[in-house]
Amino acid sequence: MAGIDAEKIAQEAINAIAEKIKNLNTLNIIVAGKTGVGKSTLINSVFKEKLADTGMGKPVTSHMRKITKKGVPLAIYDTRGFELGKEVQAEVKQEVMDTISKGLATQDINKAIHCIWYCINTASNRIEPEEIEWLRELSMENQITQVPIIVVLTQSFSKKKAQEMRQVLLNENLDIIQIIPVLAEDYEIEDLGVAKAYGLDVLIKVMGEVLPDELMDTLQHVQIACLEEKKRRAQAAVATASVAAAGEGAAPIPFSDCALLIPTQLGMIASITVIFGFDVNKSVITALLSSSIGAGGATLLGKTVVTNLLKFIPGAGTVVGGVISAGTAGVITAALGEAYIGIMELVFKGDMSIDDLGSKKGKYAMSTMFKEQLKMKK
Ligand SMILES: Nc1nc2c(ncn2[C@@H]2O[C@H](COP(=O)(O)OP(=O)(O)OP(=O)(O)O)[C@@H](O)[C@H]2O)c(=O)[nH]1
Ligand SMILES: [Mg+2]
Repeated sequence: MAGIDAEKIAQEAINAIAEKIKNLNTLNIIVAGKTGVGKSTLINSVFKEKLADTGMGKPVTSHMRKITKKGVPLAIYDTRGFELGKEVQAEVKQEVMDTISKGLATQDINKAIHCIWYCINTASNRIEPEEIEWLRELSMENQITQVPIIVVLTQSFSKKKAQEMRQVLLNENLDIIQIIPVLAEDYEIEDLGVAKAYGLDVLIKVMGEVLPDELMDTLQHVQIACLEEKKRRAQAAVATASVAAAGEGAAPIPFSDCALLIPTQLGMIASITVIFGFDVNKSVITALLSSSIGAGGATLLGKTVVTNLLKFIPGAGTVVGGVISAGTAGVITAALGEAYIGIMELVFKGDMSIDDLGSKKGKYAMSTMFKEQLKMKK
């Protein structure tokens, strides 16, 4: 009877994760706005790896630096000098347009500019007419290139002021996608307490609507501001895998060939890991697999796995003729995926560390969630 080697599967999962990350397209965003409005704070709060702290970035034009970090499929073009007056602002606009055109000319999605965030500080109390003019001219020059422009109202600890500012901008009828008030970091107002950070999830949702499909996995991989969107994307991967598994199981798969199903679940685990963007290593995957599919030792037998699993699916009963049905294959896959998403959620919220996952605590959580999911699915 064919055995299933948990270590080997874990290694294959790790390889699949690395391969998927390597294949992610690079997301390129221009972040513009005056000095001190909160561009760096915004970038660090929205994306993983404290990207804006990565040194000075590489100058790409007179007023633009490109910030990247090895292994992160994201490039931020940070503009400088808005506060220096109209002349510099015109230069910045030209550089923005040139950068957009240059990217488009390559016909490479990894080089194109996908979005512009223009940041205005709500706390500054006013929008300069030059800024509105700048946005108007940019959006006009951008009519053919159609790069989505999003205005981010930063440091919006006063929601009232942010709404007023938003209305002023709306009245200008600019050709922009959205105006989004945010507070990137909690803000302590003297003697009044702390205003909680908010709005970054809205920014991620809007990005999810404007970016092309080829960048959806990248967006979720690099963002750390919206759990809901990560989960939604991960759940779609689970749904796809479950349908595929059910298809594979449709011609009932004998226990011994349970291994046939494995690539589907591996691909799913890899997809979820990439969407959450955590650095998961082999020992973690081995631990999670053993705690869910019930590996006692290093080698699992297909029959043991399925028998173990079926115990948890009410009504699945005993297996006739040594086959696993289409429905069962789908159910097991969905439960595995949902449980893994549950684990990733715990890590995202800081309730568990990546290191915990390989420990008793992590294994227990995975095994509990998996069993719960199996019970729920039937
Ligand atoms: N509490 C809090 N402080 C913020 C927020 N955004 C910006 N700040 C503060 O405002 C100051 C300027 O923010 P930066 O993010 O450095 O602004 P910047 O636009 O990158 O500035 P330059 O790099 O000079 O162009 C810093 O002291 C930040 O801590 C926020 O959302 N919450
Ligand atoms: Mg900065």
